[in-house]
Amino acid sequence: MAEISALQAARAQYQPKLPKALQGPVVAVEGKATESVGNQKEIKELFPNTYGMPVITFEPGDQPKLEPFNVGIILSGGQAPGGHNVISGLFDGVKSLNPNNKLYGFILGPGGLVDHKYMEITPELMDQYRNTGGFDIIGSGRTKLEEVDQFEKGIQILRELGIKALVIIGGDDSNTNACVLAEYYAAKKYGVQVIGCPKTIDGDLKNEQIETSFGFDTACKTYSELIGNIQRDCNSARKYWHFIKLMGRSASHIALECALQCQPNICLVSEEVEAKAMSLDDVVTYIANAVAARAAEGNNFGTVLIPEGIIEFIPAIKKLIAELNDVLATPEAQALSNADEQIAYVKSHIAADNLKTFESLPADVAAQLALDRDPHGNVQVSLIETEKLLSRMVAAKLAEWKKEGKYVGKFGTQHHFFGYEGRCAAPSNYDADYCYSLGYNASRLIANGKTGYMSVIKNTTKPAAEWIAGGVPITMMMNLEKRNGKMKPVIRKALVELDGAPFKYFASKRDEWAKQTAYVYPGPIQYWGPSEVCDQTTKTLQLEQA
Ligand code: FBP
Repeated sequence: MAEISALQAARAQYQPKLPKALQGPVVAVEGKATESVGNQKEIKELFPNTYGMPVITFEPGDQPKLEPFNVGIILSGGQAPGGHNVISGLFDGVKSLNPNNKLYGFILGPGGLVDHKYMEITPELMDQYRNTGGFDIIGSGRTKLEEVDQFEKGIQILRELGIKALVIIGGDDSNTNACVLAEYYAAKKYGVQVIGCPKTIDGDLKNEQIETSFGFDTACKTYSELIGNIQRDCNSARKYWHFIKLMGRSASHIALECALQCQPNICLVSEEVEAKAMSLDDVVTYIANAVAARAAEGNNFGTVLIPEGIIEFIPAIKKLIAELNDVLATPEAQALSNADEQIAYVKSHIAADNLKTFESLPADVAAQLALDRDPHGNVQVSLIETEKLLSRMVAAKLAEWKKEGKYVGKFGTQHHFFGYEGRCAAPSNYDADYCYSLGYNASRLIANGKTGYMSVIKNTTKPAAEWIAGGVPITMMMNLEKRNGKMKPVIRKALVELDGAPFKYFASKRDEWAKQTAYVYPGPIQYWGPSEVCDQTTKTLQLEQA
């Protein structure tokens, strides 16, 4: 066995908590029929077999008796802390129904199902990964499951392995695919159930039924530890402005949560930038004003948090990206393999106002917007160095103001991008329990014959015993959106709500934080100790549920 740290060894002994309802046999209590969040008519037509199903809650009761069965699992998309605990929860749940049940993991994401690459998850293997971060037990991948050919290849291996149900652990795009697969197998009467599980550090897979996506808690705590450390350094040396970009793709939930935890001088929120129709220059002026105001008080240092997707929310750039997406989806553009040709092609095919925006951007940013999308059609925002772009533009603005005679102080900068540092962190107590419960709960959805459902655990700001377990039809979260140039059914992404409690609290404090040095230093995640230190959920969830 590979050598492990003392912390990992001690952590392996941790038994994650389960909601009371899942601690013994359960019955599924059905609520009312559901509707999709948008385009009800179209979604119903696209998902005739899985549309309108009721929300389910599990309560103690007589579990239906079942023949032994096997289950498959896929980790899809970006890593998020707690993935191994979803698998261990599912493993223990499936074995509790019958010790002869088997769990198979498909290797490196949905591609493993299509290419028939899999492994059995044995008790010995599982024990090495309990309460650890990462997705390395079976690996993850971003292959998009959407073609009939892929579904048919999938069913071959599922049948060969006697798999009754497939659990797909993923974000909004992967759960959209899970829903399409569930519908396809139901329509074909293949007898294989598909269950989704809400994962993503981005925190944007949430709605009335899903309180939070797993991994958000641990990732934000990890980034907040690092931001806190930088703020201590910043307040010790008092000579740099730190520009810190944070992962999160489109939504600003991570940046906002880290701001609530650390109280930086500035935190940009993309959703607000869009709502206020701010230009890039407006964003730069906002930061430069705060820098100059602090300089006037002798503070030539500070911290700026930047959500990685901000560029997409500046209205002119958003409009440009929408047209680039359409142009890039055309067969002519798809046939071009060389980056220079692709850029020349888009420049000659976009509207004049978009071309103007395109040409106003630094070449590296423009190129990133015009080049490859990820398999789901998203701009790869993690590759755009917004932290450097913004600090460069703020420096230029301050230099301009200086020439005009305004006092701007000194402006030394440091740049950071936090994303990969937190995605595989060992899960916090919250994520360890939440993920284990999500996985265990998935086994109960399977045992109750459900398909096209997402595993959900609610009431999570309360002690775990009081958590509510159940399932939500994935179609309930869907609407139609344009992807790769075509209208597609997708799960609606949850962006930061400007009238929600987390943003409102932040907005009420940010002017004070901008001027003063009101830093909070959250420190590292703790697993043992007083509950207020070890078991706190995110500030976002606490404010939302207050
Ligand atoms: P998921 O949406 O798949 O959970 O991934 C989230 C994320 O970590 C984003 O925050 C980030 O923009 C992206 O993945 C980076 O992708 P990659 O892992 O392919 O570099």
